[in-house]
Amino acid sequence: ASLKINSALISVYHKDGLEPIVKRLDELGVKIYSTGGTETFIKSLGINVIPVESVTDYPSILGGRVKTLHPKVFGGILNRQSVESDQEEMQTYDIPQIDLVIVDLYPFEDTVASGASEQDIIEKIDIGGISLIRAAAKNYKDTWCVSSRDDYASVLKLLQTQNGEINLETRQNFASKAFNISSHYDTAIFNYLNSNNSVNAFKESYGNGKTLRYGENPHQGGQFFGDFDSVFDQLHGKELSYNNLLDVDAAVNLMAEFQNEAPTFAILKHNNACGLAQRSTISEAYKDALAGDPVSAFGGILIANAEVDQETAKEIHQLFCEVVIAPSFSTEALAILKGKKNRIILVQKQFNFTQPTVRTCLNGVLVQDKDLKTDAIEDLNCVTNKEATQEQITDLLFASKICKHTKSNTIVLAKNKQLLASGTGQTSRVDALNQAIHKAKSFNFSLADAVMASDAFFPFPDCVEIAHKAGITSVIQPGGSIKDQLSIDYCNENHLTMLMTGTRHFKH
Ligand code: 93A
Repeated sequence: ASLKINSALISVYHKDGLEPIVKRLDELGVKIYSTGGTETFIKSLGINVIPVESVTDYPSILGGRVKTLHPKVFGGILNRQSVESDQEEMQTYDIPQIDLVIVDLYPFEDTVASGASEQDIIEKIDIGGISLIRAAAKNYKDTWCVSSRDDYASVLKLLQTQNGEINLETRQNFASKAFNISSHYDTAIFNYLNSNNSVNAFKESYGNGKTLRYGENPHQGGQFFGDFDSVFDQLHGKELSYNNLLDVDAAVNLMAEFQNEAPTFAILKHNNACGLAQRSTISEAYKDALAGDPVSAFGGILIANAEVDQETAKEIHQLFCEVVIAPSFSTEALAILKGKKNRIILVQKQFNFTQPTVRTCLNGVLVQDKDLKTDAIEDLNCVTNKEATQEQITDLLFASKICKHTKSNTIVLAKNKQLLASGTGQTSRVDALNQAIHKAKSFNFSLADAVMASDAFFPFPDCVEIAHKAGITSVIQPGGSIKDQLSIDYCNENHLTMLMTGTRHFKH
């Protein structure tokens, strides 16, 4: 059955595109009801419009939260022509018939995306508009529901060509679209409130988070949930940023590999080690860590596994660095390091390394056991004819520890307990190796007799070939590729040593 449109309720957030429709409705003699801003707009076009308040006998109240929510409005939309008692009640309660509803909802998603405040976002949860849409769509047998500005062109066409008569099939199509719009709208609200819920869940576990100056970038807000003070005493410097915290986390996890070993110093940038060395004194370790990549060290995060003394502090003071972490600082060292106002100085106390790792994924979380496996001498399986020397084994295990804490794909090159260079976070292992070789050479390191560690197996023999041509003589890797034998054959032909650990150390 066709429905002749005699009356319409129009309530739209965006007024653009509405003009030709209202003009056509006016031509067709349609009685137009409307809400505040929309009413003003229609009036400005010189078209007669009835304020919805004159139907409800109520003003718009609660700052606009209740405008159309009234039995006279919803009765006008929801009444059934075919039900006698409905029509009697329409008479009894003096409810005006509404044939057409045009609504453009409050822009909830755009408001969330604009970074508006929580209060502004909540005010943009449309209640009346969504109810108008659902009511008109439910009663599509007697009404026509227009719920999207995208449909204005076809609405205008229908009004022009059908002389204000809209058939049932069309109305049903518009109704189904309306519920698509309303369910999408509610999902957006759910997603917004649910993301707050995950923050609330953190609050339950960690108490009120600490609001950071910003997140990873200045346009992102950030919070830290955790007990920083149980891990560190901050002796000096500015407040830690989001990126500082991530780097500090990477630093303490990396240095945990070298606890109770000879003095070791590491310099990190963007969560990866760019310098690391183990020596008989902490100042030697620092100098050789810095030599690994003095360019990247600028603005880096520094960590020592032993007390930072005066000599080391003097060296560090030459460098612009964000954070210095150590188990302790000598009084003289501290005085020197405090010479830069913003430099963050942290004494590391206790840290539980065994906690599972958690990260967000597809609006949920991925939880996994920490990679607590450190490759040790008993894990090594020599797969080449040539055995590794004692020095090589030491360097290979040293390189493998760094590799484990470097973003995949990674290749780590080392010699004499010094990180020469690494390739980090590359999309191919060959790229990682080439990056490492290029870096090492650019800082004038000889790769003769250097060792190579890989976080995962070599899918092809190309890496050992490139490594060999660069002077590398021993390799540590998990193994497990169906083409392992090709890499092993290449090593045998070229007198390289290869040790397999059986343990992959991806870090994404
Ligand atoms: O705040 S509301 O949820 N309460 C209502 O009763 C109501 N009725 C219509 N928002 C309501 N609307 C919305 O107002 C419509 O969905 C539309 O987005 C907007 C139009 O307001 P105005 O005509 O005053 O510009």
